[in-house]
Amino acid sequence: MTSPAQIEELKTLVEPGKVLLDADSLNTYGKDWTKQFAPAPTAIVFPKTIEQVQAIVRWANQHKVALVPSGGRTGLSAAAVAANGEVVVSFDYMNQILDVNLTDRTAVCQPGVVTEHLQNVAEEKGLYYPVDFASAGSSQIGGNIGTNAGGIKVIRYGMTRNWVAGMKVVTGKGDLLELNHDLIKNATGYDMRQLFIGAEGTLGFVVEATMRLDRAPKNLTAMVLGTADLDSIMPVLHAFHGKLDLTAFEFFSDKALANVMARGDVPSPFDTECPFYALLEFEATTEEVANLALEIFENCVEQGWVLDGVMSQNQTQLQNLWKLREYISETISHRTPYKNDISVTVSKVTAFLQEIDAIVAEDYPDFEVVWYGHIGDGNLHLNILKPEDLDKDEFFARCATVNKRVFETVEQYNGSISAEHGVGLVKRDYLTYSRSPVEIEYMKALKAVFDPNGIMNPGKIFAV
Ligand code: 2HG
Ligand code: ZN
Repeated sequence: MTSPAQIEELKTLVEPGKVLLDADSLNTYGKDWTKQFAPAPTAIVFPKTIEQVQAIVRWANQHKVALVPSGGRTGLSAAAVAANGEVVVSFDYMNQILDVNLTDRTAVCQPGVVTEHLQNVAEEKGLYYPVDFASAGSSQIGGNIGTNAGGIKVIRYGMTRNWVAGMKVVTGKGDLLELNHDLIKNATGYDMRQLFIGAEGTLGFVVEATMRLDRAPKNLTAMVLGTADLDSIMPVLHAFHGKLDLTAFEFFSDKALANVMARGDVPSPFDTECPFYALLEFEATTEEVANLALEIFENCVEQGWVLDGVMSQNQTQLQNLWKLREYISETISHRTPYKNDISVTVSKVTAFLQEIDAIVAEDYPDFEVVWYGHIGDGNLHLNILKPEDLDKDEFFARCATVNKRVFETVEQYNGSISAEHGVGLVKRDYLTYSRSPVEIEYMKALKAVFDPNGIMNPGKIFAV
């Protein structure tokens, strides 16, 4: 436990008032969007410079204090939860875009830059930051890098990893590393940048990142299609993917849609009730492209895969169709969902879905099951909603027993137990379903190199 004298010393390392100890702040900054763990940090510290981050890490090494990095706290794996008396390092005051280079198409960001801010600045410059998800309004670039955030445009643009041109990190030893210097080509041995991406702050903290920007997409157009059943979704993807350059291909179930409709502020896509829906997006650069999309749609109807559909004709309609998908997570959050974020290669999705769906139907006959996700990337979000009258701990315990069957299936398919939400505390006990014991030993050895005293977000990804 951190002593009062150590906290006084910590206060001298940052600006006055930038260490918070009050109960409200401890509760707010000690948690993310997960609900399984009670926050219990000792203090929250807000550095403003890289030097201050280095000083905090050195202080933590000296006193063997565990640090937890904190961004927008929108994570779903408890990677930013401080449940064991840790000191939380919040990047809220390192939130500036320091430079935009139009020739390199890059933006130099402090870790606390909010994703949407980067998207807006890119747009103002006629460019585009394509990593996007429902929490873009609060999530921060540092956290996105720490979890290698994915989202709704991965099918075309890939994950956060693809957009990090260069990075400055403070390692667990307090050293500052400048990785890749924003180069496109750099064949000088290990690309350590990649190690820190997705490492959930267990090796070091991102203190600056140069993010790549892309050309702005033209006339984005979305279609929402109601499918006859779960099995029809992948044939629809194949029908469109071969002919159109898709920027998104998402899916959701009728139960997911019902939760969004219950808000009362999003228009229903069409009257036909369907068990599943696909949302796809493409750049309708010419009228021919839009006509081609309609042709493929008609063909999908003839095949019996699609029962009804709608295509956006303007920006408002595009945004309203996206709300059907983007509001799902938020609208079910008050139902205390048990979340699964699993993936397989796209070619295996149909068989995998059938197996998982059968397990879920057998093991959760009395629970409401909500399917949605980025099916075009092979990434499914399976949410089990807690019945109102069931105790929270009992509910999570029951879900954990079914998890074993779900994860055994993931393992058989060489899939991932966490496609885009990270491991954190929530999935760490299941890591062996996706990573071999030998691989995990190498991961632990790497951690010891960068963080010999085990002070950087300990207990996340694997137990200490
Ligand atoms: C999404 O795709 C997010 O909406 C959240 O990754 C998924 O709530 C979830 O399970
Ligand atoms: Zn997602």
